Amino acid sequence: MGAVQRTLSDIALAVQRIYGEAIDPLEERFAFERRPGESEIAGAPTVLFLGNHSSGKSTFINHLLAAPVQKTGLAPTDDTFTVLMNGAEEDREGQAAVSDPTLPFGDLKSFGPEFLSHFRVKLRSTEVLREVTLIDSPGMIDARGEGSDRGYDFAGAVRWFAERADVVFVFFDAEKPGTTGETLQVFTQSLRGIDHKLLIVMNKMDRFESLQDFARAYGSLCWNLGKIIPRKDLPHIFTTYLPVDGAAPPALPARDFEGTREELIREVRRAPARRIDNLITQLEEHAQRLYVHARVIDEARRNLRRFGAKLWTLLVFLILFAGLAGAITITTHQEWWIPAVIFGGAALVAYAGSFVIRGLIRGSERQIVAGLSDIFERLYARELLVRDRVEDLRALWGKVHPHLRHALEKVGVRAFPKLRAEERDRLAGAVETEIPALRAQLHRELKHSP
Ligand SMILES: Nc1nc2c(ncn2[C@@H]2O[C@H](COP(=O)(O)OP(=O)(O)OP(=O)(O)O)[C@@H](O)[C@H]2O)c(=O)[nH]1
Ligand SMILES: [Mg+2]
Repeated sequence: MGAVQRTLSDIALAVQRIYGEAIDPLEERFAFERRPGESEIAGAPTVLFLGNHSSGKSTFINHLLAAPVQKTGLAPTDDTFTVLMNGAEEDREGQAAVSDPTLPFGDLKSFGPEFLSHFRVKLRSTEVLREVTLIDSPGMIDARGEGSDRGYDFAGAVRWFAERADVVFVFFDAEKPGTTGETLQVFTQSLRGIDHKLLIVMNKMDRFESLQDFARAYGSLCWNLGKIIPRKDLPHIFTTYLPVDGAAPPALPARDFEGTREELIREVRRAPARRIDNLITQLEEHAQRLYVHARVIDEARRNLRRFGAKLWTLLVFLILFAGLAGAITITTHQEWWIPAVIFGGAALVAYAGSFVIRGLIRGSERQIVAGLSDIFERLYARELLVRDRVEDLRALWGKVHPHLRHALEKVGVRAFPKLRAEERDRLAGAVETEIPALRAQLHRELKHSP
């Protein structure tokens, strides 16, 4: 293992440790969303290849592996999701691949038998695969409506892979830069929120006869992407071509396109570093959300307890006062019915009062749950004054609030435990010190790596 790999695996271990020490003890007690599992964290860095049919995904993979592992061709010959990973040469088809407990694909069973007949794992012992796992995918069909004929949830399956991948290539065929049907569905449903992993590739640049053809195709790809990518700025488009046996030599100057090909290969090799970066980001976001979640719950619980304590104390004083008054009437030999009325009244107040108080507490609980944002504003009043953090904090609250509210409505404020000081300090330490230190370590290492 090289020095970089060692640092990366040290950081991955530190991420596991922080989950174990600072997050796991709180997660269940505070009904928080599940954190990524051990297998997800320890899994190999992954590169996913998406793209139109015949855009060159499989050709690029073969080029990377320097071996004809994937079928290529102009006719739609391969409509499977193929995972290429390191191991003694062997192919596993759908059901066998998802049932193997040593492979991290058990969850894919939920996509059904039709999907499984379009899923396979190829184990190969290749240098590249020792560092990254590659996933080839069925070409997206570029006609509206056709996507629904696959017989399984294609966009859902793409999302499953894309969420776990560290780099996602989206290939377009320079000759057919259209983006309707499945491409639209995949961009809007499967890739939403993960644009930081996307690399858009316009392949087959060698096919252009003239600069004009190229300009026209590039323009139309931009136009089409602009319609389906919900952002203001257009992502970078990598323009390249792949060496193919028997293809005519490129008419346009090829040097830049070849340079871009090398760049794309470097992006594949950088997947392990990206994975660690993604792991740290995921941990950071999870820890920040949990911190806000637990603090707001703790404060809500404290407010409710304070309210309840006040009412119960009032009732106890009332009863004590009545008891005292009753005792005085007895010791001063008042008529028999006077202490009887006082004691009877006190018993009645105690009985009815406990009902009233319970009702008031329930009402206050509802109010607290409806006003969680006020609690957040109070708890974070100081941080919300620091201008550059306001937007981040509000976005964080926007993510935490719906789930938190749901949890409190479901099980009630009183069902939650106290957030102990040492638990809070450990989580704060992770968010404020440990996680930023991990990120700094990663950046230091990457700066020094070749
Ligand atoms: N001239 C030229 N041909 C290419 C290039 N890339 C791929 N091809 C050819 O295009 C055809 C389709 O390539 P594939 O790699 O099979 O495309 P794919 O994206 O895997 O297609 P599906 O698996 O059907 O989705 C093959 O015949 C390749 O030889 C390229 O850059 N230039
Ligand atoms: Mg293919």
